[in-house]
Amino acid sequence: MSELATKLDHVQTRFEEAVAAATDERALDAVRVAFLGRSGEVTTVRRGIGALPPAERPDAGKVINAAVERMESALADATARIENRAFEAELAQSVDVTFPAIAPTTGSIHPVRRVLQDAVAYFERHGFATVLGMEIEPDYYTFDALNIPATHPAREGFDSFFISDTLLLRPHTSPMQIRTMQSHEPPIAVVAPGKCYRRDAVDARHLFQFHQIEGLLVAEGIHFGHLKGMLTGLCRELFGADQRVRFRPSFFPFTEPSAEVDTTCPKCKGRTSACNMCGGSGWIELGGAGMVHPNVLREVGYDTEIYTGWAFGFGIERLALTRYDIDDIRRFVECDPDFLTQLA
Ligand code: FA5
Repeated sequence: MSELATKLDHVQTRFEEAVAAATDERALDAVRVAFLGRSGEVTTVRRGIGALPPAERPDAGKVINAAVERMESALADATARIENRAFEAELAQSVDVTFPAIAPTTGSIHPVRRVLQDAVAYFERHGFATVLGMEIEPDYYTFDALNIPATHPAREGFDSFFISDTLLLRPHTSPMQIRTMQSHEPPIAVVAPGKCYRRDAVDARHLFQFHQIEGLLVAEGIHFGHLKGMLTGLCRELFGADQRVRFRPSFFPFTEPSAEVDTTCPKCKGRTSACNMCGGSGWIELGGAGMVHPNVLREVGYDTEIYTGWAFGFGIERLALTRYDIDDIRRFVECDPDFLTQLA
């Protein structure tokens, strides 16, 4: 028995050295096989039991079993230690806990939406209600009721996407003038912001889908001065007092007299003759405006002896170009987060 115990001691000492030397799970497994495997060293010692006197055999068996238990628990500890070390090494490589955290990116309101909201807020502050129209309209609301009969050449100016003989994607927000007047008696003060569509070639100041804000005021005694005052106030609100804005005589079948409202070109500031934004004129058009044509008032059954009104339709992208000094309208639809968040 003492000889067997000595052998077991030697085995155990070498086992402990081998476990301490193992640096990965594979090496540990090799130690397990070499010492505790079927043909391992402990098995060799166990075989020695047969040579002992029968009385000593049970104790010898117990001593060996106790040694096996200790060895197995030492192997389990070593496995846990190695796994932990591997995890920590991986962690140290992939995560530098002292590195400043990446700030989460947050969304921002699109500049076109912001200008739309600010323009609507300006009119609401002055007592106007906001109405939202439909993006698909019959040609009656888009043209006929606005004093543009089928044969009128002005229809071509609103180069439209027709989706049937009589239905089209609205090329302007002016149908909302008719819809509002048909469903309400004067006095009326509304703005109608929303998307519009035209078969325009895309360039520095045109998109095929853009936004307008329509305005309509109809009551007794309304004149062009009211229109000019409201639109000048809007431009001051959006651009500040220093931005130049001009009213230029123009023509729309649904207003008389009519004007177009221009502002200094946001790209060249009126300085260059080769500007692709303004074509060298130094101005870009914000929108059209004028006194509501009596034919339009009659179409909705208003008494033109009592009521007069003004209307306007501004391009929101053009307002945003001016407000933020942008050199190309296409930037608004390119979805470049660096560009969009600069304006947030
Ligand atoms: C109209 O659409 C008239 N309905 C405006 C109006 C309303 C006049 C009420 C009188 C009374 P116009 O086609 O000029 O007019 O368009 C108005 C504005 O919409 C333009 O000045 C421009 O700012 C914007 N706009 C028009 N087409 C485009 C386009 N393709 N891309 C971007 N903006 C556009």
